[in-house]
Amino acid sequence: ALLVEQFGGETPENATKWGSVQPDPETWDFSAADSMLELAQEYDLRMKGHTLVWHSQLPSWVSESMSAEELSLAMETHFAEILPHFGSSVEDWDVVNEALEWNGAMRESIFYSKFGSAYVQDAFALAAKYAPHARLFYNDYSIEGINSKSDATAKLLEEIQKAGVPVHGVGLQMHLTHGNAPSREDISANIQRFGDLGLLVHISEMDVQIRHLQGPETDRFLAQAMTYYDVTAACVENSACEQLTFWGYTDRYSWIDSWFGEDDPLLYDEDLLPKAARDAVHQAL
Ligand code: 9MR
Repeated sequence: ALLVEQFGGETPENATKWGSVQPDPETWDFSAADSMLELAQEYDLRMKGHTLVWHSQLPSWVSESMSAEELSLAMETHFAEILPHFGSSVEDWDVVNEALEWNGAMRESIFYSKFGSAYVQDAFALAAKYAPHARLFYNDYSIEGINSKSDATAKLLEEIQKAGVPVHGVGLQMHLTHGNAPSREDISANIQRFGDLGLLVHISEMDVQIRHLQGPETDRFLAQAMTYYDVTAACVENSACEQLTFWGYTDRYSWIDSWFGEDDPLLYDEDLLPKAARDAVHQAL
């Protein structure tokens, strides 16, 4: 009820990943993804597909033992099934996720090792072939402010544009830690430079870790709220920034707890009550 009342869209956290939908070459499982789509359709939410090409959460049969030809065929078969499955019901897709290292070099991955850096552009071309209606995104973390990695992202996306291959936007994941986040000005300037390239910007997976903060919960939640405010404001003040998505909405369920330790990174507490962060987002909007 909270999701459909408070939000305008949803990104399935894991349900549209390669490993989830195609556990075996011949086995397709869209059950979890389809139930998210049903919810989206019933309540008029936008759904974003996430993510077609990523080094993580691949099915085990997609492995280094494949030849480049086999991997290329596997990619095309995957795209040719998943994109038409959702058709025009899903208008936005994360096509390539996390292809870069923090210093801007290409990340070592099965795709890079078989195809070199050309795979990024090829993935966008393939997505356009099987989802000609869709808006196609590149998505990554630590590209929220201006730094070597976001510079490399801008360069990569410009090269794809120059080759005449469709790329419509960039997702800044925005997995932040309070006290260690880029400033509102920095995020704003970064959004602007992607906007200047004609790209849409989505804040695509926001959460803010606070477990390292000392003091009473009210103070910790207020500090967290300031970070949520700054990011939302940076999005609002740039016309290129179209969408703000959080990686979950209740502290009851967050990937942070299992990856880093017990935390309260989201907008609603474990009892689904709004936190200061939720009010800060509303205020900035
Ligand atoms: O939230 C997702 C978590 O449940 C999975 O275990 C994890 C596997 O790597 O992926 C998480 O989502 C990631 C997203 O797909 C891409 N950006 C980083 C997210 C957090 O790791």
